[in-house]
Amino acid sequence: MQAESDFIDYVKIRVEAGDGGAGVVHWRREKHVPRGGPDGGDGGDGGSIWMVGDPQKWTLLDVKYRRVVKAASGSPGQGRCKKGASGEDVVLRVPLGTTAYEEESGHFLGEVLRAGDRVCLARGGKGGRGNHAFRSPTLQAPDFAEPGQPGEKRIVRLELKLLADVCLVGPPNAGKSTLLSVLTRARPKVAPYPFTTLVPQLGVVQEERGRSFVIADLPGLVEGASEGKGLGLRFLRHLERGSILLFTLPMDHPDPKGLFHQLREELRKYHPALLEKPYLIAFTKADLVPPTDRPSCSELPGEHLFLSAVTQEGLADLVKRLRDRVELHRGTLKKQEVFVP
Ligand SMILES: Nc1nc2c(ncn2[C@@H]2O[C@H](COP(=O)(O)OP(=O)(O)OP(=O)(O)O)[C@@H](O)[C@H]2O)c(=O)[nH]1
Ligand SMILES: [Mg+2]
Repeated sequence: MQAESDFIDYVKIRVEAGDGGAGVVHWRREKHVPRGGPDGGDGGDGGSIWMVGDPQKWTLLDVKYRRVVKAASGSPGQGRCKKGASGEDVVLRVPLGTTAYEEESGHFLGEVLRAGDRVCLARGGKGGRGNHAFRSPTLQAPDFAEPGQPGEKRIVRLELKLLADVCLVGPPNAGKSTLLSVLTRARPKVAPYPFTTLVPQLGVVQEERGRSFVIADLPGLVEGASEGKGLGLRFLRHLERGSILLFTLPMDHPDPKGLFHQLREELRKYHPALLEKPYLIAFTKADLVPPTDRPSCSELPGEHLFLSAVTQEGLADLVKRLRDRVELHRGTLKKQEVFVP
């Protein structure tokens, strides 16, 4: 289980790439060579700062405590045309779904969606050329060299939107975390009171032949979440990157169907595009009402099923339907990728 304070999805840090080393003015001095030519080497390049997608990470916590991230500058060039050493790059490992912006201009720097994706947060300065580089037939003894260029220095904002295949959307106490714990190896806290889950939790539904998918258990949504009530607003944005929404409507609620419309309304107010996402409707805690008392759902816009973590009802069916939708979604994504000019 993850500690609540460890989930960090927004950080601002200062990044300072290394400056380029100066090129040098130097003259070849050797025995028996009375008039050695210019042999001043180029300066080394300054180190850059990168963020790289790491599937093992789920939070920006490590980055948060590094207020300033600096890369080393390049060394000056040397005689005998020796290039100065380059400053080493600094790599920040971040979770998949992290987007970087330049704070001052709001300029989008890039995002990492796949393992190994790299985005440059600050580019190191190029090393200056030494006087050797300026030789020409008309200028045989250049007595000047270039300074190194400064490295980029800026404040960047990193924002994480979790990349999950399925996001659980439901009110507090709906059995969302319980569902995550019976479908995956994640062990989120479960308790009979609202707002047990304070930060998103991820779990992987393991399937044979690499057909696994990720479920995100988000804190419960209350009416008014889109205006900041409860914990909803801060976490609603994680739905933006989710592929499929699973509405969880507890059967011990007086009006589970009404709840579905209320949840959709909160999503619409936050971002109408969320309503376009494929979804499934799950009535949770189905063991609490006899099958005869189940609501008729013919008018509900969407497929639904009844679930119980106690009797296991519907769980296998749920996994199958989710997996089919996830694969369909991944398939359409791939096709789109192919057709992008
Ligand atoms: N009878 C019954 N109780 C359930 C079932 N699933 C969950 N519960 C109970 O419902 C309560 C709330 O479960 P949680 O999984 O913590 O609910 P949640 O939706 O994660 O709640 P928040 O994190 O507060 O939003 C707990 O007491 C669970 O034991 C179920 O299928 N049947
Ligand atoms: Mg919970």
